[in-house]
Amino acid sequence: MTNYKNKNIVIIGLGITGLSCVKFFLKRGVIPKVIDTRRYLYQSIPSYIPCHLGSINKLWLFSAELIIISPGLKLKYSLLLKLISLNIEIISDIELFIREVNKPIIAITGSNGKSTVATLVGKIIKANGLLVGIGGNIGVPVLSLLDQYYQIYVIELSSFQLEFTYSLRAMIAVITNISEDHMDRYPLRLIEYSSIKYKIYYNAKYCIINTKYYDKLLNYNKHHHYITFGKLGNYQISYYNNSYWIVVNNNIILSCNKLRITGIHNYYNILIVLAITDILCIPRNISINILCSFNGLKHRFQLVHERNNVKWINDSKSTNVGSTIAALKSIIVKNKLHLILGGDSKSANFSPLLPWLNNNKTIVYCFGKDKYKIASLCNKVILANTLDQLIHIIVPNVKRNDIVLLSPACASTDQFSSFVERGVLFTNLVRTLY
Ligand code: UMA
Ligand code: ADP
Repeated sequence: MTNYKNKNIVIIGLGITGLSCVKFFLKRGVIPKVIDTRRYLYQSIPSYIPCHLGSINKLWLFSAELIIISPGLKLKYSLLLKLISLNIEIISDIELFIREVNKPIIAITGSNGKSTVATLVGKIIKANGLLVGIGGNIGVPVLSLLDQYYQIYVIELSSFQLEFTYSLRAMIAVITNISEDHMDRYPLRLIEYSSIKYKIYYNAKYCIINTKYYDKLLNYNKHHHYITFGKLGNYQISYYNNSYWIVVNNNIILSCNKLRITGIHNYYNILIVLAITDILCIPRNISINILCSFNGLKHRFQLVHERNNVKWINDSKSTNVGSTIAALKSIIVKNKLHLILGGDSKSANFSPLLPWLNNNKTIVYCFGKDKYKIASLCNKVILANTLDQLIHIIVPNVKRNDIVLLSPACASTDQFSSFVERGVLFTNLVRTLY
C-alpha cells in the first residue's frame, strides 16, 4: 500500500472516476484538490475539499506532487510536458489501483469486444467459485473494487486509461482487436492508438494475442508465455459442415450453433474467453455451460423487437466503424436493411463502410453531429436531426423481412448521456410505435 499522507494531490475530472479517487484519498486521511472544466457538478462532494470548476487551474497543477487524471480528459501537450519536466507525477485511477492490490489481474483491452469478454470471463470465474472483481472501462471504477475482498480481478482498460498507467503486471493480458477509434484524441491516428493498447502486454505473465498482431507483440514482451487466437492460432474458428466450430490446439471444442450469441466477432470473443479460462485451469464444462447460456449484453447487437417478420436490432454500443462492420457482417438481409448511423464520429474515417452503404438492399439513415460527414459517402440517404425523428420516418416504411439496425459507428455524447440512453430510446420508441 502506498502512503499518500501529506502529499499535495490534484484530481482532474469529477465523473465516476474522479469521485472514486476522492473517496480513495479521503479514506486514507488525505484531502485532495479537485478540478473539473465543467461549470456545474452533478454530484456533490464535501465542502471542505478545494474544488476548482470551469477551467484547468494551472497553479494547482504546478504545485502538485501527484495528479490523477480522469480518462476522458486530455491535457494540452505543452502543459503535460511542462508538468513532466517539473517531475510531477501524473497517473490514472488504474495506476492507483494497481499499487494497492496484490491479487492476480486479468487485463482486457481492444477496440471492440472488451465488455463482452470481461463479462463472460467474470461469470465463469464466479461459477468456478472465486470472488472476482470486475471493473474499469466497463463502467465500474476500479478503485470502488477496493471496498470488497476479491481473489482475482478482471479489468477492462480503454486506451485512455492505459495512457497514464505504468506498473501493470497482469497475470493475463489480451487485446481483443484493433481498429480505428478515438482518432480525435490521437493525432498520429492508428499508430499512436495501437501503441498505447500494446502497453497492456508489458510485464504480463501470459499474453493472449490475435495472430494478426503477433509480430508486434515481440517488441513488447519477449520473455513471457503467449497464447494465440485467430487464423492459425492456438484458439481458432473453423468452418465446415455448414457451421462454425471453436477449435483449440486442433481439437474441436464446441459448435457455434450451441451459442445464443451470434456473429463471427462474438466467436472470436469466445476464443479469448476460453484462452483465459484455460490458463486459469477452470474445467471446460464450467466455461462451456456459461458460454452457451449467455444471451449477450444489452445494446450490443441486441434483437429488441420483432413483429410482422421485421427485426429491430439495438447495437447502440457500436461506437466505431469496426463494430458496425461486425454487425453488418452478422446479418442476413432477406429484404431491406434500414441502417441508422450517426452521432459524434470522433474524427473517424467511414470509408470502410462503403460496400454496405451503396447497395440496393440498404437504406441509410443519418442523424446527429456528424450526419453530413457520413451522408457524403452515400449515393442516397435520409437525414434527420435526431434518432427520434428517424424512427418516426422508418416505422411507416418497413415491410416484411426487413431489418432495422441501429449501429451508429459513432459516440452518443453529442445528443445523449451515454450509449445506454441512446439504446433505451431506440428500444422504447420501436416497441411503442411498431
Ligand atoms: N471533464 C472535464 N474536462 C474535459 C472532459 C471531461 O473536466 O475536457 C470532466 C467532466 O465534466 C466530468 C468528468 O470529467 O465531470 C468525466 O470524466 P471522464 O470523462 O473520465 O468519465 P468518467 O465518468 O470518469 O468515466 C470514465 C470513462 N469515461 C471515459 O473514458 C470518457 C468510462 O468509460 C468508464 O466506464 C469509467 O471511467 C470507469 O472506469 C466510458 C467510455 O465512454 C464508458 N469509455 C470510452 C469508450 O469505451 O469508448 C473510452
Ligand atoms: P467494448 O467494451 O470494447 O466496447 P462490447 O463488448 O461492449 O465491446 O461491444 C461493443 C460493440 O462492438 C458492439 O456493437 C458489439 O456488437 C461489437 N463487438 C463485440 N465484439 C466484437 C469484436 N470482437 N469485433 C468487432 N466488434 C465487436
